[in-house]
Amino acid sequence: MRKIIHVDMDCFYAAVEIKKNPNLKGKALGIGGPPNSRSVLCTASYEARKFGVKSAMPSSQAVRLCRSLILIPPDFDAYKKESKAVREIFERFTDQIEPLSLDEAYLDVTNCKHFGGSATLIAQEIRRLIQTELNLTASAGIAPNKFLAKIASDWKKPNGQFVIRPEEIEIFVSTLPIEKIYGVGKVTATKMHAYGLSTCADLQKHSTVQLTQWFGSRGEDLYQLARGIDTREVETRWERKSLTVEETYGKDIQTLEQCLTRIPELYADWYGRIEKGDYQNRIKNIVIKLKFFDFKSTTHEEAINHFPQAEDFKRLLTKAWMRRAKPVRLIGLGVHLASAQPKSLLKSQEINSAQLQFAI
Ligand code: TTP
Ligand code: MG
Repeated sequence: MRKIIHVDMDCFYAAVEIKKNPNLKGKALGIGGPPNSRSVLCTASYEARKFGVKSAMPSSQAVRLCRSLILIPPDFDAYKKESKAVREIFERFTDQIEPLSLDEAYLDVTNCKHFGGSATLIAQEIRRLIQTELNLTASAGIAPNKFLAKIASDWKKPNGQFVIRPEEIEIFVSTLPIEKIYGVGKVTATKMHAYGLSTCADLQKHSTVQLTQWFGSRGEDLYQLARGIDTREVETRWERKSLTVEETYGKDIQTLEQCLTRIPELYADWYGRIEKGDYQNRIKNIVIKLKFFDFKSTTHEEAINHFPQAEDFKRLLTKAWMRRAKPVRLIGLGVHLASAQPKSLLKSQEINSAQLQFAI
């Protein structure tokens, strides 16, 4: 049985801004561009959230909801610096760390000897160190796998932690809404509701064969996740190379025009993820994938030197569709990403490790 901790900073960007300027404490804050721009909020303080202000909301809408909202432009250098300091605290406990974004990470503490190996106490200590050394707060989830640990970290937010013990998994997942399963976005959730699936207990009533019929290659995963089973490892050297979203449609889409009308929804889904992951500056190529009625698929990829807009994907889709001009059952869109590690850095790391080996 593994011991996984998911740590998620509270109101991260807003908390860092308050740390920079303590006068902002207790105020309704939004991190984002001005309301007369087309900017959306990165996040909002809890005071602002009481007014319904939240991440990804246009600044213009946010100020309408909360007249006293103070808008602050994001300062990514400051967030990166704090994120690095948080990571240094994690490293005192384990080297099995998988960062998901600047503000969250999975830690595998199965073999960690601190506190007699108690993941609960390790999480508590990590949070205490983040608070005393960095003047920021974090929440943590502790569970036997990544899926459950991530859900658990949300349970006692802010500044809290929640443990799911192996014997509690069954009860915990039974009432869990399907929206909490990773990878279940709005589109899949709507589909699930149409099949009468609202909770993991509902999913549990169906076989893998049935789930595969409904949800394609995700069927097997969904069968496991509905039972709280997730075998994914904490990936310490993981680096995202692409970010794509796709949708299989219940009925084949007959014409190019109809395919094009599906782009805005897919684009919105993709946009949310690219922003959350802070990948904007690594976009190299844009990609469209089409699967036709007869399951034959085609992809079209192009280099891009600006942030992709829905129009770019529409242009690509048109090219890909023209190849066959047949009904479509799946549309995917996304991007390929450049490495986050500058080449020069990789090189110097290689030299260092070579020197180290020589020294040993
Ligand atoms: P979250 O952990 O989702 O949010 P949060 O840390 O602000 O608040 P919570 O206490 O609920 O965890 O995201 C972390 C940071 O990522 C957030 O501070 C800003 C950024 N972010 C965006 O830029 N865009 C988004 O749509 C989201 C959700 C987050
Ligand atoms: Mg957070």
